[in-house]
Amino acid sequence: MERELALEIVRVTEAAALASAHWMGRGKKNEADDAATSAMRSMFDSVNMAGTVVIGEGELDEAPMLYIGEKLGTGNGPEVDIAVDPLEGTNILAKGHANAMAVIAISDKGNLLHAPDMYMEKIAVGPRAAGKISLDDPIEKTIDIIAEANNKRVHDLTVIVQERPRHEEIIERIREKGARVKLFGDGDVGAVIATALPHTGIDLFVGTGGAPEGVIAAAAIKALGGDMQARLVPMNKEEELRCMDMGLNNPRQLLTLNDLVKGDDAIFAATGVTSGELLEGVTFLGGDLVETHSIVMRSKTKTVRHIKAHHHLGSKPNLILV
Ligand code: VTB
Ligand code: MG
Ligand code: MG
Repeated sequence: MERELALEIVRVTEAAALASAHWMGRGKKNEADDAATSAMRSMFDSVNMAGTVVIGEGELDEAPMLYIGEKLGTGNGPEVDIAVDPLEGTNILAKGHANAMAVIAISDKGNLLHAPDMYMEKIAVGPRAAGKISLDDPIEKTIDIIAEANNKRVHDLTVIVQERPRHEEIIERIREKGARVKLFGDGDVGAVIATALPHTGIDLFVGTGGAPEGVIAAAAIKALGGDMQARLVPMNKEEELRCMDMGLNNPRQLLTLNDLVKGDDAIFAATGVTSGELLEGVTFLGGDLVETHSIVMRSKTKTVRHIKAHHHLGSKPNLILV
């Protein structure tokens, strides 16, 4: 991949964030998602690459924008696979809650797991506990391992878990063990990544969320030197067949970070729509001036860039806004 791509991709997540920000708190998650998707799709046209969507907004037969298999970019430049979630956290944005963001992961062709739209069990940690975790360990053992690796008492550890009935048992076990639990409503890409950023104070992510979001977050975890493991959770025969179609003989096999994102070169970019642990949201400063905050990282060089941008919407005729 060419390194220019990292900065080009931020322009794409910025466009999606700017377009969906107008929908904050309006209670209309589909409209917000559509706005982000259209803006992202149109901004991709100007990027020099020969990209193919491998994780997108739907299947070819339904042909939404950014469908799986869609070709993106000018066609000149590196051949890459692209995973997108134009608005990660549609519900969050509709309610005006924290942590909605526009996200993209890119790798050399063939290196992202083609995760279908189903559930995935995930565990993620930061660099200090990398190489020490296993999804198959009981949570109590994992907590002990991370306490030691991160040089914290169990009582000071923070485990982040999505607030869902399916997680009631694991939440209870974490509390019994004595660690602290931080529950979040939606948006597990940001929650996974938070484990690899020391200033968040979050030591461990556990739980079941979207498989596409799992692969996108894995690209960031790789760049940040953290660790992640996962397992797809097919709910019926059809979902099992889809796992097998993507080359997994055993749909429930343990997936390591390298199975999720192969190789040593992946780019992750995100722009905040509403403020959260990872990013500040889109801020309307008055007139046509709007501020965005993005993060972009590349696993090959491990460089992490925080980009604050001031956009004059009046000078951006190509940006699709509502
Ligand atoms: C998960 C999570 C996402 O939606 O897919 C979740 O990965 C859906 O879970 O980050 P439920 O079916 O329990 O709502 C998000 O939180 C937002 O897209
Ligand atoms: Mg989406
Ligand atoms: Mg999502």
